[in-house]
Amino acid sequence: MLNIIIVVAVVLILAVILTAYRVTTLVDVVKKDKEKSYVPSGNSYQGALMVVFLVVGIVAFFYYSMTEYDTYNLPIASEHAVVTENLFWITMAITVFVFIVTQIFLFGFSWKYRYKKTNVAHYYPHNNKLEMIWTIIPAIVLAWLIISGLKQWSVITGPAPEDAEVIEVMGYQYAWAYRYPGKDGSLGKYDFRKIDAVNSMGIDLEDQFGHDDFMPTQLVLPKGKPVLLKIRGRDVIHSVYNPHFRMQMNAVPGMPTQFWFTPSVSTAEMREITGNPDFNYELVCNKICGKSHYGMKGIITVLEPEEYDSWYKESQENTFLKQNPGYLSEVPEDFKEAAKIAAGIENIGKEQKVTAAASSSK
Ligand SMILES: [Cu+2]
Repeated sequence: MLNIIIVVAVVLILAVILTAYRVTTLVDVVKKDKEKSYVPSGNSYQGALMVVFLVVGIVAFFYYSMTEYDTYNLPIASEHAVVTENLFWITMAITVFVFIVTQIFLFGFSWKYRYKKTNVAHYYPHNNKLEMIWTIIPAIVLAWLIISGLKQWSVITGPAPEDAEVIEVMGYQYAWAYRYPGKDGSLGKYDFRKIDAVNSMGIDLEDQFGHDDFMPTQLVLPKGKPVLLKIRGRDVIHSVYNPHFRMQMNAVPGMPTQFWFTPSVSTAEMREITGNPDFNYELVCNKICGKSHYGMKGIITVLEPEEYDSWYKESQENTFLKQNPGYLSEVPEDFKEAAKIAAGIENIGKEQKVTAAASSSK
């Protein structure tokens, strides 16, 4: 309700200003000698304002860009980011140059060619040379920019190196879930129909590769090793975003996407670079996906390769199946023993057996 009142108030104020302006203009017209051609009184004044706007705008643009440089240009923490960063600044340099030049013409000409009685319009309908120049040059520059961008884009989204760590990331309202392949090095299949309160990623336990998959609460990555993120969305479109890695990829329900990159700076190193002992890489959602979108923050930890290996070794013991033995009921009878071994529950205790039996009979 308050919003409607504010909108109505703004509209009414604008209407009052417009009416006052029209009244003064009409009074102006009536006062003038009819023989003289009519020149609005604010003509030169408004022309000068155009120039003020140009100068203030350009100064503010550069001032803000420089003072906030560290805010929007975070330190790079992945290998491909060096290339994309380079492309970004080349594109920025070209577009800013063209932008400034065109704005100078736009506002400068508004001042220069403001109405004057002595000014006479010059009839200049066409110039083939000019048309060629401002068609061909931008075409070449833009094609070059786009082709260099596409080349890098096809690397990032193309097949990952063979030795890449494959990790699944799933966005849902309003958090992230991660799945690692476990001891066998392969992620098991998933099926959205298997999703429930516990099996949040819908691991299909009929597939043997899924029996040793584990789902940590954080995304942990090795430094200096390619990482392939297999990305999906569970409900609406989310977006896997991290500015330090210059990484962004939509997480779309029903349409898996992927992104591979090589982290080049560990969390510990970045803490030193930023001088912030509490620094953590964040995995944030970059699509307005609902009312708690702002809360979709995950922590990404980049470890040295040896640290990563020992983390992996430790974490792979906590397989999904071991933590939720009730789901053994979904494993086909023939694979059950193998599944228990893969999931690390071959020594399943009596108590757990009871839980498993209880949930399988539900
Ligand atoms: Cu989201």
